[in-house]
Amino acid sequence: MRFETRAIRDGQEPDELTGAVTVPVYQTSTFKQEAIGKHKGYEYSRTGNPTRKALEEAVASLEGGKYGLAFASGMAATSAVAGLLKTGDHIIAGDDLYGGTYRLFEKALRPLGIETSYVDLDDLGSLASAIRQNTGLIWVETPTNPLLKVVDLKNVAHIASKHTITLAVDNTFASPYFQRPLEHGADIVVHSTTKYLGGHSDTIGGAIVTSSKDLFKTLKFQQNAAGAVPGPWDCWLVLRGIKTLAVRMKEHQMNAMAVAAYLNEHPMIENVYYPGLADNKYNELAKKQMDGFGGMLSFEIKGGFPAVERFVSRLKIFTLAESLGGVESLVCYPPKMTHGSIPPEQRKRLGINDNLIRLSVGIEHIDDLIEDLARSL
Ligand code: P1T
Repeated sequence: MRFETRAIRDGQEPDELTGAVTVPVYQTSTFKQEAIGKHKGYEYSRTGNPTRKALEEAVASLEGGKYGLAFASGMAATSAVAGLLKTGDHIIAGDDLYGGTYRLFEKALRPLGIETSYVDLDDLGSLASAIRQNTGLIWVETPTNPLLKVVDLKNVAHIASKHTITLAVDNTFASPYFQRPLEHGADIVVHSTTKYLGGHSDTIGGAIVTSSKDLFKTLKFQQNAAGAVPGPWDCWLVLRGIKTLAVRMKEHQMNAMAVAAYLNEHPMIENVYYPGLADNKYNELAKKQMDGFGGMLSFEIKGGFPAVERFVSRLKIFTLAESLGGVESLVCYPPKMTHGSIPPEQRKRLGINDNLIRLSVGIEHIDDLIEDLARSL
């Protein structure tokens, strides 16, 4: 079956008991046992819940993986992957990544003796030379948050497998509609389902997909042992979002492409970061690795921080808020919002400048979006 059909069917067959066409919300903490140890596959909802199972199967199918696991947030999913490591292990991460992931690596893992090196993944030589005896994980976002850099997954996977290092890819920005990292050699895919998979800015969630039985067993153990599971309602909301992922992503991309082209020509704008633009340095790679460019873009406005403040205060349709991937357009100021936990000197080194603005382009009418930007600029 094709993507659009799997998004609606996989994991979501009509309920066997009642015929309900939509997966029921199994709002229960526990399940009756007929006799000690004799049950219908469920004992306790932290360990397993039918609504969560439906979501786990659906996400696994969309990513082309064998196993899916759902979590209470994207960060809970990332923490579960970090749980594969032990004190003394080393992580290599792409240098442009969500501020919360950086915070987890630096403020939670480093004190436990798990060190992370950040490398510019444009330069695969620097990845190879960062590898140590104790490197246990390579962590990649692509496209990256907030600079929309695209990482060559095939080449990174080649290096990772040569050194038997697990490669985890955060696929939140692209969604499986536009990119499936397992096809390019990743071992693990991570999502903040809060974003495009949920799609309506109404729930927080995360997911992991892998085709490795060993990784799945360890991650499943981690999910149950640490217990950062989503409730059935939240699983249901993400499942509902997933049904329309394909139609939404097409609209997000169409609108983002038009907004990027508009901003690219605007005299108030210095740089537009969107891999869909023909003059973007990642355009060729994105076309090879992805089926589309997504709905996220960033740009730099002339006039520094005062211009940023003026611009965001004038917007009427783009809402100033963290997060992304919902149907509504959002604007974010990474240096003080999503990437505030990255030290200023490091932000500067990475190119997260004081005039950087990030847009999550929604699926409103494109003319309204362009008018909002035009008026505010
Ligand atoms: O917020 P949560 O569901 O825990 O997901 C964390 C996360 C993981 N990975 C990426 C690439 C992300 O962008 C995020 C969350 N990001 C935002 C809230 C944001 O506005 O960028």
